[in-house]
Amino acid sequence: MADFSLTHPLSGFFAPTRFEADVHDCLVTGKIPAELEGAFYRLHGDWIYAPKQRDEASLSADGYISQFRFRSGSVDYRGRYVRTERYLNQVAARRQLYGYYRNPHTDEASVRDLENPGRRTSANTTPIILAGKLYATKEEGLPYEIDPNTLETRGATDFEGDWKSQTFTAHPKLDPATGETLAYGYEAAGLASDDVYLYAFDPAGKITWEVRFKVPYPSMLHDMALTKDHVVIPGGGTITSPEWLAAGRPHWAWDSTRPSYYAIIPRGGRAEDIRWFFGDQRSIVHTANAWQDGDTVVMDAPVAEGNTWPWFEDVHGAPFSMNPFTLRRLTFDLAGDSNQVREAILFDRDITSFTRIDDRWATRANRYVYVQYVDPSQPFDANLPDDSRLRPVNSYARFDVIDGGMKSYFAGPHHVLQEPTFVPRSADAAEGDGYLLGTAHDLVEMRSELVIVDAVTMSECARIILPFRNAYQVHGVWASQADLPLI
Ligand code: V55
Ligand code: FE
Repeated sequence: MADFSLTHPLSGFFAPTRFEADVHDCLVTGKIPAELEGAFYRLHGDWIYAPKQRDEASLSADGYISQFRFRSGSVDYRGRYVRTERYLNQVAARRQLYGYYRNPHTDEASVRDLENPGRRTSANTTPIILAGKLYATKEEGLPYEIDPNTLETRGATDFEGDWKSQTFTAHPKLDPATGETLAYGYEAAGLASDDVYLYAFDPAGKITWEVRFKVPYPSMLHDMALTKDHVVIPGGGTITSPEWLAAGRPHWAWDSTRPSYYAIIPRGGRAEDIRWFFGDQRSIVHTANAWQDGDTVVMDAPVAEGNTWPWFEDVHGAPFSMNPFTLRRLTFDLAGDSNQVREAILFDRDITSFTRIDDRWATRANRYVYVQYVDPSQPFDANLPDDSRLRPVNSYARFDVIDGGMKSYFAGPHHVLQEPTFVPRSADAAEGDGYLLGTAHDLVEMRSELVIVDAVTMSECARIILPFRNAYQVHGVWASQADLPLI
């Protein structure tokens, strides 16, 4: 097995922070654009107690939500742990009680629940906004509702009993044309089950459609994409089973002989109407966007040709080595006889699995894709162990998928960037006319900074300086007064 101590250090910049904070009127360099009125929320993984196993996935760390509240050119910060059942149990016991990533067999008996593994969710992946409410989500359990102003945890929800899956994706999608939100849960009927339940929510947050279906084999279904008429869910490569879990390992293993698979589900349709497509071994974590082009469904996403998860061991014994992601275009021909996906590389440059667009362009052909990536030509002068898995993600890029152009922003010689979130300059601004917001961790000053980048020129507007480290952020979301009742 690999030495995981470097990907998951309990010392150094990404050590647990274990405190909550309010910062009034943060220090700012540059000038905050006047259009930014609202709140930027981020969800982090921050171990309240160190994991029991040294090779545990950092994906299990306890959920912590932070808010940068923008008012008239100044910013206040707030950060709170999500009061999950998992967090509260650990705080009461004053120690770690939980075992491996998404494997309740490895939990202490006092908290072990094999029938409803969603109870052990750390709610650490995406802050989402659904019908005027804020939730902390993770694909292993139900979402926790969060007060958008105080960041207090209001509790886990099953949407008044209408949500029947034990789990809820970290990546629901809002259709900007209709105001509908599509969301699914996988392993919906229990640990290692092959069941997916997919739902539509109307703009008021009421569930209006459910379809249940089974996948070719249980696999991580982390993200989805939406077209006007379809939901696209990619999967494959990662595998699990009741026997594998009972043996006491992290939830997933990697099987290089398994095909990638893709469900093309007609919105509002029945399980029989789903079209399945297949391809070679792939790792797809996030999607950029999807749309329809005649009888073809098109989806852009970062795609890797093998395992990208250091913690998920290869069932055939291959040692882990990171397979790079490149931005690719996948096409699914609904009119033809073939069930094979077609794939083309859009940008032949290593990126991370994180990718965002101007979300107002979801479901239709977009021009710009935003990524975080490693630019090896830029200087780096922080003292990190010489390990390729720790190459600093130092840059954002704006890819133009129409003319092939690329514009970059470099955050600094000792900075690690987290996912960029696009915020339009105004509700009716052109595609890409706005700002990118994202955290830069300064490894020398040992503090986290929120960078605001002009998304047209890819130059820096401002930086909001926190006087401390933030734990590793997963995803972020921008909210204006129209999205959440901000006070
Ligand atoms: C991801 C993150 C997760 C997880 C599964 O980035 C996939 C992908 C932070 O938790 O549980
Ligand atoms: Fe994600």
